[in-house]
Amino acid sequence: MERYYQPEIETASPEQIRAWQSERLVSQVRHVYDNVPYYRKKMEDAGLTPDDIHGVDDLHKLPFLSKADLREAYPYGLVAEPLKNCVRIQSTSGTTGKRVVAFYTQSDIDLWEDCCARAITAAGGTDEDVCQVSYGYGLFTGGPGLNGGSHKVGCLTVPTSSGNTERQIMFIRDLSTTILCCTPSYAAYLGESMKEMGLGPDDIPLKAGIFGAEAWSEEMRHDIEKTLGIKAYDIYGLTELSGPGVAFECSAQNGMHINEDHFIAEIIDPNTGEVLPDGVQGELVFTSITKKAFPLLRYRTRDICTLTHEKCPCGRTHVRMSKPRGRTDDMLIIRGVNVFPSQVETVLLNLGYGANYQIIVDRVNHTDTLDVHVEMTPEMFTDNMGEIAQRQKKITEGLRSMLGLTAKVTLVAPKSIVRSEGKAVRVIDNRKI
Ligand code: DLL
Repeated sequence: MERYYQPEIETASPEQIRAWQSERLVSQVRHVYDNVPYYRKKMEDAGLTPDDIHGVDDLHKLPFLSKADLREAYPYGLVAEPLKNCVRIQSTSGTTGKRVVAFYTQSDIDLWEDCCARAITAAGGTDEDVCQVSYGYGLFTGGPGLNGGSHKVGCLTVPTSSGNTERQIMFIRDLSTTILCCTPSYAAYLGESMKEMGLGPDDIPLKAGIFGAEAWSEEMRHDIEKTLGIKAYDIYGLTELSGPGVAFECSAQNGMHINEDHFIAEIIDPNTGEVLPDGVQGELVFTSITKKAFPLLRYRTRDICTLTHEKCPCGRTHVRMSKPRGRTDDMLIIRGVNVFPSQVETVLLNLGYGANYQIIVDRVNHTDTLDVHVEMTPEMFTDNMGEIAQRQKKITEGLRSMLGLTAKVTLVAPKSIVRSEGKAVRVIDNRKI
């Protein structure tokens, strides 16, 4: 039987959800207009006052907010509560420019942890479970968010944070961990390390994993499920909106339910800003309607996916988003062709490789070059040049049919590509454009 953390909310009627959204949107717009000069100016520039927003139907009138706005207003320019009411910040790992700093009141943290508790419950978690949180703790939201959710569910929480892989495996075995939370690339690495230690899925008590924070393919899901002997659930979120738990997978594993009592989702055409219907792929935009310290209206995530309101067999009524296939800013344009790293991953995993690869893009004589380095698995490792050439050719063909591009594929020795304890770095773009 399906279990819910907050059944009356998670299975509410669509009419009820819309009513909550309308009421909360109206008061959120008033809250930011009254308390954030940056927003007030943006709304004034768009010729709007809070009186123009009567409910969800008026959402499209509001201007979009982008990462550029967050940078401009850094660090305190979008905070909507007096700082004495704020109790925490979290921050993105941003490698370029300023990091995003998000603020939380105690009530914001409480609602965020509820969202994570819904995700853990949807993955089968109860107060009988031992939940090991191997996402990073600190400024990154992964550790703190799932830690809080795990407490709310009543799991025995093991806050290992990421890294120290042998200790992770030792704790999984010694403490009988049943639920593992980490990035999918770290889950794959844990599986690989277990194999090296001579351990198989039957040697560990894990039953479920809650993996997110980066794009991962269905093929990678199957691989992880097989190596760890678990059911692997996806979880989505971003620092700007709270962290993990904005959306999560249920037992149907066919899209992630967005917590619509806290976030209104839209899909837009990234070029025109036009709102798109269900099933059409575009950029995901969120409006947070319950957060008080750092409320974002129509925030452009840059994540590319689709939405569906189709009925879900799990009984939850909240809209589902598809697995993001990547971000608009992750998408590579190589010789005019759009390439997402997840497409390369799909080809490699279908051919029996792991998710250890690197995409290197450069520009030589005004032409883009695409190099893909792929690790051989220990089972296929060989120094037979004929066999290696044959394998490389097969991958090149697979990539050509997926991308319509010819890549230079190089097979490399097992374990030669550096592993990540958090989000994997798979693309190196050396083009100076
Ligand atoms: O990654 C929050 C998080 C922590 C989510 C733990 C899930 C689990 P940021 O560091 O701000 O926050 O990065 C947010 O990561 O816009 C997506 O591009 C990507 N992302 C997050 N979850 C998924 C997912 C956390 N399940 C950015 N699938 C987002 C694909 C994801 N991409």
